[in-house]
Amino acid sequence: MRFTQAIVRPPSTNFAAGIASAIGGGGPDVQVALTQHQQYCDALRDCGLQLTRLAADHRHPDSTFIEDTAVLTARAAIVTRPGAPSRLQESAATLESLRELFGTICEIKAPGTVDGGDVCDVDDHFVIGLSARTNIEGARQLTALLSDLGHKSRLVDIRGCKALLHLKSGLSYLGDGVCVVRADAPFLDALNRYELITVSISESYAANCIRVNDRVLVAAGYPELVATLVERGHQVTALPMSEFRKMDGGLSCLSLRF
Ligand code: CIR
Repeated sequence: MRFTQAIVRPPSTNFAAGIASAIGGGGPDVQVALTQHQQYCDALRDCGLQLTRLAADHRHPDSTFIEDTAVLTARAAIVTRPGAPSRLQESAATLESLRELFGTICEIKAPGTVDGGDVCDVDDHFVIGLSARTNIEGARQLTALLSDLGHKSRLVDIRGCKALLHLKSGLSYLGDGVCVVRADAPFLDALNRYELITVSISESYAANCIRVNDRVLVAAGYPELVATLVERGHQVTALPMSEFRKMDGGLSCLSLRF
């Protein structure tokens, strides 16, 4: 699929007040995060995307991780209900911006919760991760909405895997039948139709990468994965992500691409 647009939201001044599983060595530096976010936006533009930039929102310090607030398909936008209580209201701004961009908009309803980071679009179907954020009811609603829109989906359960906040913390789809996966991901069996690029445990953060048209964007600092991608003929852009990583965020969660 070729992307033409993306929605992004810069980190707020209180970005460090967001949810973080472990902050060793201090919280994120907001100025550095803003610079990294700008570099990320520049990379998306270099891939040919036009950006819609929402205003930073200090009421929701995790709102820069905008991917969690919607699932976009070729036919519709599905606005989610994020699973962390402090993030529930983030979807409102996404909904407003999507109204201008998508003809069909559906919404996950209470008591369902879905984080977009738990949903991976693999060409002809969607893989949905049941996680600490995406509950069974949310996954059920999402499956039904996707089915109404003509998409197949399948569930994988990552609730037992503490290393994965979201499904896409350990899985990316590069197109052409190729997935990038963490070596210890608990859902490798579900991907047996695909060619897998396995990311070693020492580089596991890089398993969250994104194919955007002719390039693959990866977090900077993971030479093994970059070498593998380059060997396979990909043009790779490595982006500094240190400040977002401190808040458990990866590359994919900083944008909604369509
Ligand atoms: C959170 O815990 O919700 C944020 N601090 C990080 C969310 C990252 N989103 C993602 O991986 N899809």
